[in-house]
Amino acid sequence: MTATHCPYCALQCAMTLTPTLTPTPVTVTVTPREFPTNRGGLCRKGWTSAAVLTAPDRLTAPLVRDADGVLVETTWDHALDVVAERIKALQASYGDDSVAVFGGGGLTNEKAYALGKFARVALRTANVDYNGRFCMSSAAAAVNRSLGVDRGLPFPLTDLGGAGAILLVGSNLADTMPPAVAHLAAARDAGGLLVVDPRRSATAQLGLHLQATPGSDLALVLALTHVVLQEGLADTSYLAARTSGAEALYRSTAAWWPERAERVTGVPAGLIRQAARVLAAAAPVHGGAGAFVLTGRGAEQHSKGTDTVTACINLALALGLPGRVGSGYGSITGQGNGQGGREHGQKADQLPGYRSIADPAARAHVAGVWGVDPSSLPGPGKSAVELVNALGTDGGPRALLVHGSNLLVSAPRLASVRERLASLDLLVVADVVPSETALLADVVFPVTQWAEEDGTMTSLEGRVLRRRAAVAPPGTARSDLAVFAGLAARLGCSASFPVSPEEVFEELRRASAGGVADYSGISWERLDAGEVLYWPVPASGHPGTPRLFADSFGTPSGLARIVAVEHQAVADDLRADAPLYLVTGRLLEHYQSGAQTRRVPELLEAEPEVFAEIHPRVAASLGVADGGLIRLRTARGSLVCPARVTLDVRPDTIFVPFHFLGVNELTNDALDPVSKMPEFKACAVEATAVGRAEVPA
Ligand SMILES: Nc1nc2c(c(=O)[nH]1)N[C@H]1C(S)=C(S)[C@@H](COP(=O)(O)OP(=O)(O)OC[C@H]3O[C@@H](n4cnc5c(=O)[nH]c(N)nc54)[C@H](O)[C@@H]3O)O[C@H]1N2
Ligand SMILES: Nc1nc2c(c(=O)[nH]1)N[C@H]1C(S)=C(S)[C@@H](COP(=O)(O)OP(=O)(O)OC[C@H]3O[C@@H](n4cnc5c(=O)[nH]c(N)nc54)[C@H](O)[C@@H]3O)O[C@H]1N2
Ligand code: SF4
Ligand SMILES: [Mo]
Repeated sequence: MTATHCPYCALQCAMTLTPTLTPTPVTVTVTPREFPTNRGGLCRKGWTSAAVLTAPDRLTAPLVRDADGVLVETTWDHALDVVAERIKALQASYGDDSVAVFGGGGLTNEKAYALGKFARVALRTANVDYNGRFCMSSAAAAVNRSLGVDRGLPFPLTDLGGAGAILLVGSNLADTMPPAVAHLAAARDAGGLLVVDPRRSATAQLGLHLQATPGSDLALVLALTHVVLQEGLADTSYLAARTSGAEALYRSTAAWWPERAERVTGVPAGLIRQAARVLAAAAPVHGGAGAFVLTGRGAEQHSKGTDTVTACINLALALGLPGRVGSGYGSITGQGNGQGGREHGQKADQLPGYRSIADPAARAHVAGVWGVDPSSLPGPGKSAVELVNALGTDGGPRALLVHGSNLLVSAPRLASVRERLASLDLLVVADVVPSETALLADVVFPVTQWAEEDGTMTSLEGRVLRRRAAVAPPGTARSDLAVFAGLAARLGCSASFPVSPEEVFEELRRASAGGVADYSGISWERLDAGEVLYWPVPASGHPGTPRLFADSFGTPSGLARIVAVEHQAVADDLRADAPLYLVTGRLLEHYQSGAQTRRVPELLEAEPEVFAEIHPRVAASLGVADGGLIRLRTARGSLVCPARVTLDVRPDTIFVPFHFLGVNELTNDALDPVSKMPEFKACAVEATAVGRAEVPA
């Protein structure tokens, strides 16, 4: 029996794995384990997660594309030789930056750290980024700007359990982290669960629903803040003592009276006032039980995502929430290691310890740990979408190594992604299954997953957890760490690339020491002894930091910075020939690009294909019935799929999940100027009915 955590989302539910040795092949039984975050619960994905271990098409040997264009099984030595030789040739002709690396927020801390080091030291390339850019980048950018430290929840998740009110902006926790819903119960019972979503999502059904127009959260939150200030509900002594720039708060919200916001958001002015009052009444300044403002991808995945999160932080500050026990602002991290994945250096502008790659002191420290000259480290590289758009272009990267992402399903504006990937001289994908992206690669490395490896993960609350191996990997699958080590050696790199995850963690501790995300006091020994460790943990005897910001914020002054923000329209907004909003998101049954969960029979049976949720009024105007086919067309592409007619979406909105190849043909890659987050969540779409005769065979 092995105690570990779920392979999927950032809730990292605790589970016990029991391998059954007969009959062969080995099967694994999953049972939930009592833990503060999941309280003995698992969602359907967690319960069925072991099926991915024995997926019939699980990758078990390296693949190299032969002269006929067919991916053929080979040895590790041969595959590593092929990749190293091609990298050397490309770098000799086109320079070090001609090879790029793309990482993932599902990788363990050890893998994420080694990936960043491999890119900077073995490849000497600036071009490294990861799928967290699609996920947490807007929240991270806003929190860094306002509060100075980006830990998704700067408090334990269980703190939510005592709150009188929780404002959820663009999060559908009931589908995306079902066991976490237990922590919303008190706020819900108190009538304080407020949910902003253009859909009547499973979560919105639990509370007071503000069914805002897609892309209008910023206006809505400015109006909520307006009400708080106008009605004298702000915590003025907190604003004076703990923030700078409070006058910007008044200035930026003054013109957002609820009636004006109603015109932009569609949320009735009375409901905006009510929501502001409910939230304020729960704030400590009014003697309430505590209040939280939480954001999810619905608010963040926009070309104004950073500013929307900033407005949410400003609202929380106006009510005196951040840094107070039992209150606060947080962004709900998504991927299994979405938190650790953004701390250890796989981000384009970052070095381990959540350090900036542009900071000379940070470069000197990390270069010292790596045993290289600081001047040899590259500078900041391109962000994910910019990186993908540059592939194969003049002066852009000509090779890409992907570890832990299925870009060909999950990146925006897929036609261009497909074209850019196809234009590469070399595409290398390390994965556990032949994902859509892996099938396009020149070389595929079969890597270990979750139950086959040891390591650490950092959950949505900043707690470092142990992942433990329960079964042997199939065939010749090896850790991503072995890919980095094997290539570094062949590239003649003298820096060390250990393949033992604990050894990598020991190095990560030193590299992170003194940084914002300081892991130097964490050891596997402490974790295995059951210690509860939230970063920063700056020394071996340090108890960890469950709650940040109690005395000061992470800004140079220690004060939270109030940054004035303004509402902006959706980048690709409604027009006569595209009169509806397309919004995208998740289903309970599938995870991300679906590479894993589409290989779990029970989940695939429950949700086998892409579909579009449309309002009955849209259905009537198109003349389609439930299950009828519709064509969705945006400025970037089109998709034919069945309609699901439901009253749960707004009449101006169509919702499509992104777990299947399809909806990202339509999405917009307009970027947030600060975070470089693409606008996954809203764009203009045209819908038409499709006659059976028109359907391609
Ligand atoms: N089942 C499942 N769970 C997951 C994942 C998964 O793929 N499947 N992925 C994990 C990851 S990586 C992440 S990032 C999290 C994401 O977790 P969430 O943020 O909860 O997930 P989403 O479904 O992407 O978006 C949440 C809601 O935003 C709404 N929305 C769309 N546009 C807007 C808008 O303009 N404003 C507002 N306010 N809402 C809008 C959608 O209708 C949706 O209900 O989930 C994690 N958990
Ligand atoms: N339209 C739309 N698009 C979206 C979103 C949206 O809401 N709407 N959400 C975005 C968000 S928040 C996210 S996080 C992204 C996620 O999208 P992706 O980056 O595509 O994420 P996954 O599908 O989790 O891909 C992870 C891949 O890594 C593999 N893998 C698992 N473990 C390992 C490992 O240890 N090593 C290696 N090398 N591989 C491994 C899996 O099999 C899988 O193929 O999608 C984004 N795309
Ligand atoms: S909520 Fe997330 S971590 Fe928990 S079982 Fe489901 S997918 Fe796994
Ligand atoms: Mo995500």
